[in-house]
Amino acid sequence: MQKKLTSFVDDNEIPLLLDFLFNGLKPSADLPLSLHNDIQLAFRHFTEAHGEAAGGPRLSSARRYLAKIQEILHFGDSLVLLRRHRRANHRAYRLQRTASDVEEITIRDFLTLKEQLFASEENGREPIEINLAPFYDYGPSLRDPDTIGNGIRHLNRYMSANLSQSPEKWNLRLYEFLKLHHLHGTQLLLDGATVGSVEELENSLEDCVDFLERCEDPENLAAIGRKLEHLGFLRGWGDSRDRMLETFLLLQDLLEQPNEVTLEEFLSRIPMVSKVALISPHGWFGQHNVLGRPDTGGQVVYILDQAKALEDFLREDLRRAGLDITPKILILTRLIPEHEGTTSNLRLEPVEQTENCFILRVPFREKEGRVVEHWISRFRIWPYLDRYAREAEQELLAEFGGRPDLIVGNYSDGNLVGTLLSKSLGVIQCNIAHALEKSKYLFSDLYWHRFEEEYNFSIQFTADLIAMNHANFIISSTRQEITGTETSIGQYESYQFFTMPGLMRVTSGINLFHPRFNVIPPGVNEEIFFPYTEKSRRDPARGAELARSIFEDEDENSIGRLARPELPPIFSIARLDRIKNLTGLAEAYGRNEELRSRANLVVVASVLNPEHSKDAEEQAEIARMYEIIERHGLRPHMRWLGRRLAKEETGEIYRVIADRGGVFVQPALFEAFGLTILEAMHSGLPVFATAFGGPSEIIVDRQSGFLINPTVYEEMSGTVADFFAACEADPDHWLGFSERGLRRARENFTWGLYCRRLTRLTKVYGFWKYATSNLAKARMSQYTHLLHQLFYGERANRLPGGR
Ligand code: UDP
Ligand code: LCN
Repeated sequence: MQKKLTSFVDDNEIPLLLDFLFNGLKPSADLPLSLHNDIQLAFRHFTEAHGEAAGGPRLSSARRYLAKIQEILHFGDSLVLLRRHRRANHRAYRLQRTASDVEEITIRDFLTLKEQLFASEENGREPIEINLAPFYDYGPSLRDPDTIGNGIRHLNRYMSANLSQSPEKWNLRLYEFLKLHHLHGTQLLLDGATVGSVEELENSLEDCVDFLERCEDPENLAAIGRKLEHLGFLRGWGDSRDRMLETFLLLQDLLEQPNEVTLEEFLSRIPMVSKVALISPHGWFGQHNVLGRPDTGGQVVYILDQAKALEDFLREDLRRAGLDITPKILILTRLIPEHEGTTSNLRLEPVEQTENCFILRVPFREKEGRVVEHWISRFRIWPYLDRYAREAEQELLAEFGGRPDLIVGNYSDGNLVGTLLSKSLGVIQCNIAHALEKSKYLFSDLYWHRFEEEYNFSIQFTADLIAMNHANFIISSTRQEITGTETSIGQYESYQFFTMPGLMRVTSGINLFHPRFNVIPPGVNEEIFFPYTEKSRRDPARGAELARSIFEDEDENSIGRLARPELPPIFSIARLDRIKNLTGLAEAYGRNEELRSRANLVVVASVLNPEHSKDAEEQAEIARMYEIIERHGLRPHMRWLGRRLAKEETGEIYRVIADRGGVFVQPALFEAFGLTILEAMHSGLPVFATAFGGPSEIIVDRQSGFLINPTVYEEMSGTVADFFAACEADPDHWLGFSERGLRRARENFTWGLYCRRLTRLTKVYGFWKYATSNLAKARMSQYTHLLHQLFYGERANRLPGGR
């Protein structure tokens, strides 16, 4: 379809826009493609050269137009532009040098042209084409991209509209759902033998409400129970007369005048969840001595805290339903016989501070059955997962004494195993990505063959496609994880369409408008991360020990001896991955003399001896850190602790830094969420965090912390230096940021809030799963099965451990 350029850009700006696009924007010879940032930068130079600021031609509509161009493919006399006109919405156009019309082309054509541009000997084959769009021609779909991330609301609306428009059909489903409801093998809620139809349910409900309202002995729950049973209502409606009455009234409302609020409220009271499986196969999963190892970071912290908080929440949820059931949570991971001082070789490990949560470990096996002894990088575990899922299923069934009520996958491997378990057991599946690799590495799809040897992205991205299209619901920690920001693409959004030339062309990989996406940010363990001001809860000995190791003697685990320990510390803690950019922070600090005179730098990361690291990327970062320290003469200004801190020490270290008027800096080049930022905020430590990724939804810039650009060193260090200067001028400046950060963390980021929402999602999506079994979903399942067998399995089996 032809479109006039004037429908995007003012008439008088078109000649200059064309001049910019065809002459000003110069791709490099081996990369005939410009990305959003390149385009913006080049346009800035172009307008400067044309003297826009000095009264030359104004190019405001061209600037607006270009701000939405995500990619440009250069074909000499023609260009192909990918325009992201809103979040999650892209259109592609072809533009000729001589024409002032643009031709809209399909996304499929866009991908095909891109493949032509990047054709090479390695990827000359025709790729297989993946298109999942037809499977989404059913059910509810969001329209407004700004509502993506609150799928539950849309789903409630959709289902309550159905209840009100087709009451015969939907009331029957609700009735059957209640009638079939079991937990731990016990029939709950409704006795189908006594209440045989929707009409009978309505009649019994009336009698029941009448009885409860007039009940003279509301404390006598045994007598109430007998009467309710006589009316056909079994256990599970509430733990008191009032609670039961509320629940029955909600059901009455729902049958008579349904709306989204009543539906969610009613479903949230149904005791549906008591056994939960949290799946995280790869890596070292344990409670001590695992953080900071390759592949093992925030995900482990997240899952352990989630399990603890969920147990508390479910216990209370079941109690309020009137049931005496102890919830059980199993964290399924890999058993690694060569455990290197961790507990990774134990089959079953109780989770500390819980009653009934365990880590269940199942080994990977070689094809002939031998257990794999050693740790394997998360990029190489793919050939083991099918068998692992089958064996883990048996172990889960045995430990739970039946099926779980919810399966939660974590990261690509956990989500794939979660999918296999959910398919096999018919249990509702939730996915949590933590961080998708695809957008972490520039051109991980286009240049997939360059990454393949080390990362095997072709397998991982297929696993992601399978799992994200099968999940009943997906939790993300931020909204931008799904749909990005105005200027950057979301992690899930990057799966909408992409090409891996010569391998696969994905024209529709995920439907972001499906209501499965929900944003629920995590919290922190508030037993460990609490404000520095709560002195009575702190362990003085631990604090003194940490202070000594930072501000006093140098030992074999640390580098640097602070010449002026009285200065406030700038603190950071992370694995020494390149993307965490701790070396960038050291470089920025080293270059800024003023900052060095105002504050010290304290970094907790990795090990000091590169030979003690197994990870090539980490070794390179260690070497770089030394180089920066020596080049800038940082030893008197910086302390680098090269060891992992135990959780309790991590909690206290933020407070020790806060005691001294310090700050926390998280300088990652990209961070999916960033638990350390939240930990610092909960401790009352002012935070500076990367503007790239999730932190921009944790922090309100210059209010509850600062967002920094970690790639512009002067800007990053300047923001921190300005802060310390402001603190010197106004002693309350530090306190203001400390208090506002703490308030924001407590009001928005807690596990209590998280568990309430996760449990509601499970119930609402659980009902939906039950109420809408349809053909399209079954076909989707068959299609992803094919993908799994023919594509994923085929490629995975070529890796060590495969066929
Ligand atoms: N952590 C720790 N000790 C260390 C290093 C890290 O306890 O020596 C913890 C840190 O407190 C945080 C987690 O590891 O809870 C890192 O999570 P984050 O989300 O910040 O990053 P990830 O490692 O997942 O990329
Ligand atoms: C993985 C990451 O990269 C972090 O940004 C998250 O905070 C962590 O997982 C927990 O979800």
